[in-house]
Amino acid sequence: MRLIFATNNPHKLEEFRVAIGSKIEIISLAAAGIQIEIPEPFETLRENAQVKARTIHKISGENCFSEDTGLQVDALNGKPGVHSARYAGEPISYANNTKKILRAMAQATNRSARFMTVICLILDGREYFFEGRCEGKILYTECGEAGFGYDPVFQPEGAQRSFAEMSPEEKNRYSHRRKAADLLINFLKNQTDSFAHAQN
Ligand code: ITT
Repeated sequence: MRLIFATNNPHKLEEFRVAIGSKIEIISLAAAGIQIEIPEPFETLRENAQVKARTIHKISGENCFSEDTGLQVDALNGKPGVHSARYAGEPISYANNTKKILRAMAQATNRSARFMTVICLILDGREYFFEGRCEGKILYTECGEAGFGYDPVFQPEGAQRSFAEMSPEEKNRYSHRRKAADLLINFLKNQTDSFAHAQN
């Protein structure tokens, strides 16, 4: 099966490919010949994921999926949440976002936070949603160089180091994105199994 991944974020693409392996062929927007800044105008991850998938489906006519992710920090009343990409404003800067979180959290004793991912799949014209969540905490300083976004300041529950100190495989053991990807894969597997049954 072939699916276009409606994202301009190469890190997400890599993490999905690690999570999904060769079970599904994931086509990047570049490989699909699509160059577009996809809008994310809404106040929920679900609506933003939906508009990204719809935009690419409209252009390509192909099966595709998107995802929207947010970091919810309890001491910041759930911020930056759906605004995670532009938390420190434009132009988007992972470094500035991370610094802003550390500043905002300087006095906070409650460090609990979570990443939430919503995937929107468009398969044969129908829409399906899958969610993944990763509980953890915001560290006091940046640790590690790997990954992207808030990875240097986020330590998942059950781990002793930040996402940015992990390989993609190790991050995927804990990650919101992998959990949502698992649900997507299971769903697709059930679809193809029932398709195979219908053919027999
Ligand atoms: P697309 O919309 O093109 O998929 P994006 O980077 O804009 O890519 P989001 O709107 O989902 O994606 O961005 C949410 C932001 O949250 C992202 O820019 C990162 O700063 C952060 N983020 C998302 N997933 C993350 C992860 O696994 N680790 C650390 N930070 C992450």
